[in-house]
Amino acid sequence: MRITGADVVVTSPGRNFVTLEITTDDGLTGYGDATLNGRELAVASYLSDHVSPLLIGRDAHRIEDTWQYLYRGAYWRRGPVTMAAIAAVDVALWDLKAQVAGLPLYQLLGGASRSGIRAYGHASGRDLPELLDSIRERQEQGFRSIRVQSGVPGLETIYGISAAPEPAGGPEHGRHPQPSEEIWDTQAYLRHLPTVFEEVRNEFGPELPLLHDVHHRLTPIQAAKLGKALEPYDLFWLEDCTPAENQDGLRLVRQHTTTPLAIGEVFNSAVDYQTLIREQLIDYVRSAVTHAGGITAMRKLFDLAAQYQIKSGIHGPTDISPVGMAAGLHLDLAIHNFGIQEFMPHSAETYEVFRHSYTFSDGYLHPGETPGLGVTLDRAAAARFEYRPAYLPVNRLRDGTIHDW
Ligand code: KDG
Ligand code: MG
Repeated sequence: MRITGADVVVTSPGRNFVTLEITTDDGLTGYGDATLNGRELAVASYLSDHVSPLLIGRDAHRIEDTWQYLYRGAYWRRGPVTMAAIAAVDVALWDLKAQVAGLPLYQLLGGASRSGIRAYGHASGRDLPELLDSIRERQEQGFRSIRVQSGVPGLETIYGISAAPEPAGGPEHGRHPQPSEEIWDTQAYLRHLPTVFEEVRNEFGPELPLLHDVHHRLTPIQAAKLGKALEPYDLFWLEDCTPAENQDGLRLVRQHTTTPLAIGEVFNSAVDYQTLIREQLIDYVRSAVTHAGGITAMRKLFDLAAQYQIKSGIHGPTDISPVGMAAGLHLDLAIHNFGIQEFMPHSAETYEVFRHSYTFSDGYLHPGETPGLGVTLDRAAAARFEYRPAYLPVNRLRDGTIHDW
């Protein structure tokens, strides 16, 4: 099976997506997601200018060899742009191989280790009543595990908290041609958040699995303090409590709290986790297939994590396309050390462009039984949605200093 085409499709059905479409001499088409939110065209160029020409004529079955060829062959290693491009090629080749086998991809990864994939959804509110309503709404939609994000008195906008109810699949915080600016106050947040979880537990009881995303905004000692303060509310996980490129900083957090920790959505290789995994400083690995080198690299990462009883928690916001989502679901179903899967349903426009066979019901996702990934791209529909630059926000402290967000 020789590769005859490797086209990059950029489309924007409500938000921007970059997709690699690989075609072969036996008439098959495989898809890979290469979407890097806010920096989409860099990956599109990396693929079409530097990778697609190298793929033509290659044996599509040689997935590991192609991965190594693109990773080692480039000389320049890792980084979000490179790893998203390699991921797109890798996922498209797995899609093709599974189609040739006539099997859903998870069967090639060892078969199902479970009957469904436990998913968590997002609830948020500017104040408590809005938040409680949002949690109820998610429950009505079938979510059985819920990420809770709350406004903080005195702070006008916070990334991840809708200013108004957003349609399904909307960006977490608007769509801006320039990065919007938000003001952040760590002390106000640290004072307020435990009171929110107390109220949520009072309202929903002890059994509902609750998660929270700190979005890298704390120092290790602040993160330790927050983890400790949240212990009575028994979180499923506390995510990105501190910017974890300082892997050593997690030792401090870990010494002080038993709140489970999830990290890694901005990482793009197993190397980024070396200390975190070896020293068991985290409980969940958050990388997305789309950003961390594809199925080939993620399997190795999860196998490493499994040795330390660390589980998966694959990143699944709407800036991962349905192609990237499906790739994660096949892995989720197959690996032994599955933890939970993030799931934000895409918009109807997005699903018009990406036809998918995965399903969600009563808290569980399933990738479906269609051979391959089970997602196809409708190029005519994609062409209707032109790319529009859109940026994530930036965060500043009250004195104007740029802060992590
Ligand atoms: O592109 C950035 C988003 O994917 C990210 O901010 C979402 O933190 C996020 C999450 O946990 O889904
Ligand atoms: Mg996150």
